[in-house]
Amino acid sequence: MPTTLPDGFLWGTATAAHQVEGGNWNNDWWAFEHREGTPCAEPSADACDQYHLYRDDLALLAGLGFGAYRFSVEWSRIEPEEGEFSAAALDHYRRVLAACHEHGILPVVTYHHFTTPRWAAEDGGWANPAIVDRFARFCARTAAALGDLTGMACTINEPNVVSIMGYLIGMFPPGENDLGRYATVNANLIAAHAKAFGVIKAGPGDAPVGLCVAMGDWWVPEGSDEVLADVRHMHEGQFLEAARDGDFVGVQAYSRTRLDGQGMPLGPEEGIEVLDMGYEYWPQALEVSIRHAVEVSRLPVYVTENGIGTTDDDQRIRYVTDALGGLGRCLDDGLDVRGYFYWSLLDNFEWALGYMPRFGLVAVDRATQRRAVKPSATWLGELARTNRLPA
Ligand code: GCO
Repeated sequence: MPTTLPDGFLWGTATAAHQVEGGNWNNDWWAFEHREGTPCAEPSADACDQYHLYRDDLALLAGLGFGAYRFSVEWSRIEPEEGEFSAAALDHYRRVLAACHEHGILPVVTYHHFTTPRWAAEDGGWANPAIVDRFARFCARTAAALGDLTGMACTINEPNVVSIMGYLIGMFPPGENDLGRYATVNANLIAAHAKAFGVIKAGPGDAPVGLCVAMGDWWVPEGSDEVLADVRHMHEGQFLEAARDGDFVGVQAYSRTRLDGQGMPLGPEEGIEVLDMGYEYWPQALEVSIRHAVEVSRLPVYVTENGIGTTDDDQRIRYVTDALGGLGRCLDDGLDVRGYFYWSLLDNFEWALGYMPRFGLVAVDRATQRRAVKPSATWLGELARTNRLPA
């Protein structure tokens, strides 16, 4: 397994606006968090106040040894009402990108990371085909303002999670369980990615643009390969195929899903540790996902999210060591893997689970917003600085 990685291999961390910025009230998630009977453990509130503290966080990231930062821009700040664009919000994100460059950090901009402006969500959200042009218009205006400073762009973060969690499982807005609308939403998300890709590429700058897909390892009983193929295509494959028109595919992998012979979820295997997220400790998921993404998309891969929600920082180091071992085996086999972004820089708002899961390399005191670097941050930053895999 290579101990040093290809020149230009990107080492970074990832966050998302709603999970770290704070005060993000004009989107469907804020409304969902405060809805009567919400499944959310707690509201996002001030999050990590990164809307104001981003310079300190970027200095921290660069000081640790990382060379890239993946973050999202908040559609509801940039377009608070339909067709009304905020120059002040675009200027804010331009300052964030400029601060990245000041610190030698490549900015990786996600255009949609789970949140949708209230005005669009209240008019059918992702179930309304109008969202495709609405999202493309937002992407065009944002790319015009930020494209020349953008290092890489991700159109949509985990469209497969937006649809399954929002329209089948109901733990994400709009909290529905409707198979018909689920299929419509998937079609609209795929169309939106294609249109967004075109408008972002047409804008200033020459950043590579891709789709970020939630993936993982799978298990089914003997003789259920057909069931697995169907479920895997619905949840991963159709999005990996949609990603083919991009410059790369973002692989985002954490754990494993076990299904019975009818394709229904089985939950964690007896004897396998279960994490705060409710899924298995399963670092093998990364290698399986990279290989599947290359096989279906036939694109270069960036691991745009991999990490573990745990209060045991030694376990975080063990998990990442094993996950990176799988990435190394993919490189050994000649797969084109170009970067690794750890999720996440900061302990942050983990959607419906609130602040309980601790994915961060850096802890955040919720009362004071003070950051505290964990040993895993120093350990991973050193690998980034020396561009090598752990022994
Ligand atoms: C996701 C999202 C992130 C999560 C992370 C940990 O993959 O669900 O991109 O926002 O916080 O994955 O669950």
